[in-house]
Amino acid sequence: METADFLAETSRKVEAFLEQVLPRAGRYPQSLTDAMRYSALDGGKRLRPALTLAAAESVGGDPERSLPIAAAIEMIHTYSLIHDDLPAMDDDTYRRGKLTCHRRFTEATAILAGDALLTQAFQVMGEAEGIAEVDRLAIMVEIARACGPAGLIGGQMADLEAEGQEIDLPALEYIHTHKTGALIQACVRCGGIVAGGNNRQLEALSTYGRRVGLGFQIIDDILDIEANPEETGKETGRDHRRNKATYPALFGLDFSRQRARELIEEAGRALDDFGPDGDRLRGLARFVEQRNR
Ligand code: GRG
Repeated sequence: METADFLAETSRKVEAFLEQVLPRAGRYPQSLTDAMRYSALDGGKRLRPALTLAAAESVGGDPERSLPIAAAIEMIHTYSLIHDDLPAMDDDTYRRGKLTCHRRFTEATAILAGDALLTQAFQVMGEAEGIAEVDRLAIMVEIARACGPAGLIGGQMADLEAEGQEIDLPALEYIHTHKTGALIQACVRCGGIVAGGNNRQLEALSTYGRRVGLGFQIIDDILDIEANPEETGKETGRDHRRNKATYPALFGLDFSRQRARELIEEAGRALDDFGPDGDRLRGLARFVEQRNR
């Protein structure tokens, strides 16, 4: 199956799963329900769930068993986007081709919808069927670490503080690897854990995830300059307007593209021992490099 078809199929599965676990439309308090459903359903590339399913496959497991974890990660990713778009953060108007959550509802509703998606995601992981208790615990710790002060939140704080500042490469890579890379790395590790991957396989998945995570954010920085907003579903030029530290701002577009290409090649090499079972992850790494949205 082509990577584009795999992403489309993953989207359908995640959508159906989220329909089951999210509060039903119309449920009280309706603004919260509406905002959670508005942001989580019908949107995004669903790359992180695809990475989770593909990682399970890469160590010889049944990807279907990792679907609850994949969907929970997408809930967390959605929360991070809702909060990232808030006026106190990036203050964005469009996301996934529609108004951001706080523009469509209210700021307070958007904050609570993000909080609700984050907390419910841990419930979904804790209740995931067909995954041993010890693995569910390991996964929840893995995800909590990736999203906490040593991961996504730490990276976001550093990113906000770097606005308008001159920063060096280590500081930029701290931001990228924490704000974006940590969750991407956790996606593949968790897929590997669900499928019973051994330590060596989990190490290889970590390396793959680190490389793809950094490559993903460099491409995101490039797309913020070059992409068509109709394809990305969000405005371009936001980084420049906010004087953000990015790869292209520090090193130019050509170097940034080259660096992303190297990272994706390194990600592929990390899977050398996986044989054909790693093909799906290899395809997703190429998608990350070549994406236009
Ligand atoms: C707790 C108040 C509070 C705020 C937290 C968590 C957070 C703020 C920010 C997260 C950082 C963030 C949004 C990083 C950007 C990562 C990124 C490039 C996201 C876009 O991912 P895509 O392109 O999006 O996969 P789709 O829409 O396709 O899912």
